[in-house]
Amino acid sequence: MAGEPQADCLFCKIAAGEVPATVVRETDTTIAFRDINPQAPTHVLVIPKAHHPDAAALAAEAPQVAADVLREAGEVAAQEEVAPPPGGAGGPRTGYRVIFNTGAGAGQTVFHAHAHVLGGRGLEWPPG
Ligand code: DGP
Repeated sequence: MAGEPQADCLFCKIAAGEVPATVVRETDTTIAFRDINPQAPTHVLVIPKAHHPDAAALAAEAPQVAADVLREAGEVAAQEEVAPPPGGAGGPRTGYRVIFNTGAGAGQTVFHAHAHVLGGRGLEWPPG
């Protein structure tokens, strides 16, 4: 059933505290922790505590929790001091990116929905 913990899911284990992680924020429905293989000075993953395989499934099955994940991504950026000032102005290191890799071809390796919050360096567009 949607949202049920999966025995073989790494991020379910992190959400349950069974696998250690460097947690930076936590709410009733979400947990945010540092990526083990950071791609930027700030690289934090925001996950729903409940299991949903990707962002689209999360939005379909638990839209309020999808909103919680997006809000927490913004809170992480503010806490990490990579959020731009109001209006979006700022230097090349002032701003961040929220990414949901979806599907193996797009680089998804953990099939439990997660937002990457990346910042603290210049971020190129288009991404690789
Ligand atoms: P993705 O490739 O989009 O599915 O992102 C999965 C991310 O999870 C990847 O950037 C590395 C990170 N990751 C994998 N295993 C662990 C772990 O055990 N702990 C932490 N903190 N991050 C992990």
